[in-house]
Amino acid sequence: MSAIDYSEKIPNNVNLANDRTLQRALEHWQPRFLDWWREMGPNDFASVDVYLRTAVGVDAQGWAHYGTVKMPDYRWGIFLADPIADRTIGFGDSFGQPVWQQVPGEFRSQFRRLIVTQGDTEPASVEQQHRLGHTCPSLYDLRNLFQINVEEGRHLWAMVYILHAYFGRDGREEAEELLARHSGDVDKPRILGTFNEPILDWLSFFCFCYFTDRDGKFQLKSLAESSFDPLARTCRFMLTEEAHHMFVGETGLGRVVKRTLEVMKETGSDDPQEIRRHGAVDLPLLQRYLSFWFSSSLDLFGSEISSNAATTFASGIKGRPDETTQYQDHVCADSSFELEVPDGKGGVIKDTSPMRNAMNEVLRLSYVKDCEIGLKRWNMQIKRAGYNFELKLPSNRFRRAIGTWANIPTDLEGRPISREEYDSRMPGWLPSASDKDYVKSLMQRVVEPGKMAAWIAPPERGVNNLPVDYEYVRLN
Ligand code: BYC
Repeated sequence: MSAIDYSEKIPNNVNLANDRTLQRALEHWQPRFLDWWREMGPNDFASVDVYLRTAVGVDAQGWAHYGTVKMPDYRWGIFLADPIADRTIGFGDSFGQPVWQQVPGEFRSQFRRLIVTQGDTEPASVEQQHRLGHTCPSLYDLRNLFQINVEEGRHLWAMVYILHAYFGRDGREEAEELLARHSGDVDKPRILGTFNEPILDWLSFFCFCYFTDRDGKFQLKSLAESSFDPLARTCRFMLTEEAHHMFVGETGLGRVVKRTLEVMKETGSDDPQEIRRHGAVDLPLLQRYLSFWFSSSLDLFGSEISSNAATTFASGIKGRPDETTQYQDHVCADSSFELEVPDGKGGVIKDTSPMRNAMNEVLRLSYVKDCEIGLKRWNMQIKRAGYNFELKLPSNRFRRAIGTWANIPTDLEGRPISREEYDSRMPGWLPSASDKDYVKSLMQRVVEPGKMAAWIAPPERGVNNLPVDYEYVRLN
């Protein structure tokens, strides 16, 4: 394991002490980051003590060190997973050649674009969740929100390190811009659509963690395959933290389903109005939230057919998740991919694309499969409770804003329909104004240790073997 020096202003395992120029550049950026955190992060909770996990090492023992911390004192550090000896390029035209320790000049702008896009999502999510702490359903959940927020901050640091260390002045300017764009800002929004959607309630937060953080998993896994080794190592380490964010989404939504089923049993009714009278989330309402966040997150994979994707794969910049173990052909120079596209007359036709151009779609399809796992679990809970209701992911074509299906009206099954039908049926497909008002009415803060809001069941276990009623956040 490489050593981490905590006496440093910026904890790191990249030997920052020996690179004074880089250290100065990052120390110059650090106060700006802290200003941003104070303004855009969970600032009303700056003085509270939170039971947080901090990475103090990159190996199995070190990456999850638990203790009580005030968030502004959290040690946002720079950690790269240990190098793999003699690692070679795993895909594309340079397959089998040694990986790069520097960015090749000809790929500089593509790398910068991807790193900036990745970096932009991290602070964006903290901004989206800025005020959620005020309506937490429990101290356990509040702690999880803050854990995610500080780790997204660290993931921003991870990308800023790469920009500063490998992209000179351009990189430093981009790092400034990462703090200047803001989620939902009309003049300077975040780059990708989903990261400009407001997250004003915890049901949206759990959906975001389930669906949008899962895009993070797939994109980070793709970048972890990169031939640019420092980027690959950075992303490998980020993935260890990312898993918790998806856990919060999956268990959060599972607990909502559990509580709803309890209320259905207590009242002997599955009527949404009756469920709402008892302060729980009716299943059709949950379905509409799932449909919203899933369809929004699908766009994060980019266009089905993309020359950018072809170039980044061919050049070894961005691979596929688990490239070595999941695929046999790592070059994909001659293979093709079949997909269904709109025929321009309200129907669907088959089309064939060179495989390299379809890499975004390859990733999206693996993502959809991964999303289905949680739904299967929740549907099993519903079935076991004796109800005939199934949560479903809408079609990949539904409500798309990017790619082949962008702005093509379809129903939830992906059948093209008229614009009029689409508009008239939409209130049944996505959260309506009254759904949102109802969810908002549920968002009452619960901060007594061990107590839960009425719309969510307690978790099965606490954090790091502590009991559920541990005081995870001391609000003083
Ligand atoms: N919204 O050829 P195209 C995470 C842009 S989440 C707005 O279709 P390409 C996290 C695209 O940028 C993971 N714009 O796609 C989760 C391009 O614009 P420019 C984030 C979009 O380039 C939760 C144009 O459309 N990481 O970590 O093949 C909490 C044409 O692009 C959208 C990454 O995304 C959209 N949805 O692929 C915290 C990895 N989609 O450049 C964190 C890095 C596309 O022509 N990014 N566009 O102005 C990438 O790999 C690629 O940029 C994309 C797009 C997959 C996003």
